Amino acid sequence: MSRKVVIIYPPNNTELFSISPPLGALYLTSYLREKNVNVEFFDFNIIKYWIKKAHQIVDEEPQIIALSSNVANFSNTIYLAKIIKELNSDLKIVVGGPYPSCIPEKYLNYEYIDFVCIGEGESTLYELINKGSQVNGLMRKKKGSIHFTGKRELIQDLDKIPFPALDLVNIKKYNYIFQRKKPLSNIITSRGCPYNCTFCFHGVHGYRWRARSPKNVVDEMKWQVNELGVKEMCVWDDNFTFNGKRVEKICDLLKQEKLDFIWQCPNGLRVDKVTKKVLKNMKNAGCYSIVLAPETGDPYIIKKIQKGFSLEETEQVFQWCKELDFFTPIYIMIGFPFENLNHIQNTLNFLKKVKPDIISIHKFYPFPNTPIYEEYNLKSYENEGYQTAKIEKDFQKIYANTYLTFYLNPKNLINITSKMGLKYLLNSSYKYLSRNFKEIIKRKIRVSL
Ligand code: B12
Ligand code: SF4
Repeated sequence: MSRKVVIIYPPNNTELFSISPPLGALYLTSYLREKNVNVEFFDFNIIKYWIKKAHQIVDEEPQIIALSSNVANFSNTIYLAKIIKELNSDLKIVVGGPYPSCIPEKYLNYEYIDFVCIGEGESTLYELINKGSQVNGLMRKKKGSIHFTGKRELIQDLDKIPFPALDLVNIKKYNYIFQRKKPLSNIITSRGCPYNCTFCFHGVHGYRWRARSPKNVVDEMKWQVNELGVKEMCVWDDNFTFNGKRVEKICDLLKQEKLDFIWQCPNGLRVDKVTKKVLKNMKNAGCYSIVLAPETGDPYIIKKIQKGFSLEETEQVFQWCKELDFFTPIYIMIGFPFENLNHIQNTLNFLKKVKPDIISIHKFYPFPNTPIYEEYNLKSYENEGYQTAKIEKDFQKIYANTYLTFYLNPKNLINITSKMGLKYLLNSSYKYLSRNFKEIIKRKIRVSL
């Protein structure tokens, strides 16, 4: 048998709200497995003694170790690579994922990393194993400088790749912050997004929307439910409803199959890409929650970030979601370089108007190779951690105060409990409040109910 290829998802640097199955790494695993490569996968987020496991892996002298990375596990990725190389400097390490694709030099500056995969990794990893490091889609070191081997084409027909290797992980160990049933799993039914929101990085799945056929999607759902025992699924597409007809077909097939599971769309649906009819179909096919992500409630900011839809359209979709009894969280970002306190106040007023079931506010963090990063020259953020991204003091106060106000409002608490259950409420409120606890003490934030 050929030497093993080991794919690892290094652990997050800090504790996060959710630990869910890493589909990117699991796609790589199933792709190699289908091609008879001797491959193993480990998610170090769910392995307690992961350093010990790393030692065992190195002892077996695999052909290559592939690390799946993003901004949240960057330093642990580097730390793991260091451990591996110190144990056996002959082992080759390739890193891939959204953050390496975004800023490959940051990884390659470390002597422990041999190659960085740019973009989708299925064919690149397979070819790297079989043909060596001159294949397209890689950044590598050559004579002291960094060299790109050439562009890797996006996968044309997503139905041709196997389902992600979820059968190799213990699905019961995963969770998501908004969750009604256990075990919960993930699915991606399309890749890419043709819109131009200025903060969004397109360097992995590109601007062209590519979709799996409704049958292929429902076949995977059937497999996850019947074979893996999944009771709830998160549909993580960037643009699930881009083609309304396809969504309707998926829903029709789901109704025919009568599968015993519920699902949600936590990555945000574009409000200009849903109609009441599509939403109704999704509800009837077991979808109970959709997130809407205007990112702001200010008319100037929504234009400036080129969201491509209006606040009025957003209000309309919130209204439909209420009528159809969806659980509807909202995603907001604050701290754009052109945002001031008036804009944020408008966002807070907007939140009061649309009354989402949950508010989730993210501090703006610019990724290299995005339009906003280039236009505003935001290089200085690179020295900041993702979670500790700098934000004006007043913004920080508003950020913490908004959470407190929302999560201590009895009306909101009753609404959340009735829709998601008491267990969810206790879990999520604890996580939100504890994350902001320091701010509350430090700045004596007033809670206005
Ligand atoms: C699902 C998801 C989550 C879920 C689950 C995460 C997980 N464990 O997978 C949850 C809710 C937990 C989550 C949390 C966060 N997420 Co998230 N998430 C996503 C989302 C929507 C889908 C991920 C996915 O499954 N993609 C589909 C697969 C097929 O693509 P992929 O993962 O990129 O993998 C492909 C390539 O990257 C490459 N590849 C990947 N690994 C490797 C390794 C090797 C060796 C090779 C060769 C290739 C390779 O090949 C894969 C197959 O083609 C993406 C957006 C997106 N469209 O990808 C954001 C995204 C990954 N998340 C992001 C962020 C910022 C976060 C958080 C930090 C947010 C926060 N504030 O806490 C946390 C971090 C948690 C974590 N450690 O992952 C960013 C990452 C940005 C970056 N540049 O790193 C993304 C890209 C969203 C965005 N556009 O900003 N997230
Ligand atoms: S709609 Fe979403 S995925 Fe598409 S460009 Fe905007 S933020 Fe990115």
